[in-house]
Amino acid sequence: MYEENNQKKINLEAGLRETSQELIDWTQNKGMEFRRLMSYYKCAIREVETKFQVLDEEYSLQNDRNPISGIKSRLKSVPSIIEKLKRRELDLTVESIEKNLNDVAGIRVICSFVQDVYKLSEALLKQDDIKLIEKKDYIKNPKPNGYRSLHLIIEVPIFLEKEKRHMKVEIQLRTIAMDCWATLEHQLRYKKGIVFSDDMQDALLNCAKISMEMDSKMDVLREQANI
Ligand code: 0O2
Repeated sequence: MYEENNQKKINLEAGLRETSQELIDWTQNKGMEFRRLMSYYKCAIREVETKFQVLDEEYSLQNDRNPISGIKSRLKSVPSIIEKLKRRELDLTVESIEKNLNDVAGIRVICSFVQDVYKLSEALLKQDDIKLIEKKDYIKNPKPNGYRSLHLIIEVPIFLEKEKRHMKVEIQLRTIAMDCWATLEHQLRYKKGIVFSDDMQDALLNCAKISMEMDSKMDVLREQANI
């Protein structure tokens, strides 16, 4: 296993070196165009964050509790953008980023209960300026490793001085328990190129089951408490 990990590390380092040079060349040629696109994605993130904050405010008035425990947003880093375009053998252009990548703008909404995940996603998708591009329900159908979340790719308009642009945003909705598992699993394994033994994978899956059980029990308690 050590040798395999070592080889992966060497490949990763070579890949990063290659990407860095490409990055320098590319940002020198396309700097302004790229920065403009990234600022549009930043505006789209703000629009969607505000929509969730408004929903949270409204539900907290109705039910005397907040369905959202936290919102985290990120713009995909330049090396990740380049790596993804290269991996998919797509053009390394600003147009290609906007056309082909759905997750340059990412928002993660951490909810209290499973029911809140679906309630918030429904309320968002009902809004007439939001267009649903893709929905992946990893809560109803968890990934084989145990990963759970509701993923939405949406388009939201941003209003600029002279035009309206529709920007894609990836939204991940999950409970506190799902987020706890995913955050720790990400630190342990995701994209680090580490090979996990079967026992380690089983242990991770077992933790995912515990987090699923916690969500189910908490949802029963929520119903009993009538909130
Ligand atoms: P990061 O570092 O979080 O941004 P693609 O998005 O095209 O690469 P796919 O399969 O279409 O891949 O997307 P999918 O399944 O909707 O998952 C995309 C994002 O979900 C990932 O983004 C992660 O944030 C999260 N995710 C998916 N699977 C797992 C998992 O097994 N564990 C954890 N912890 N997170 C997961 P990125 O860009 O890959 O990573």
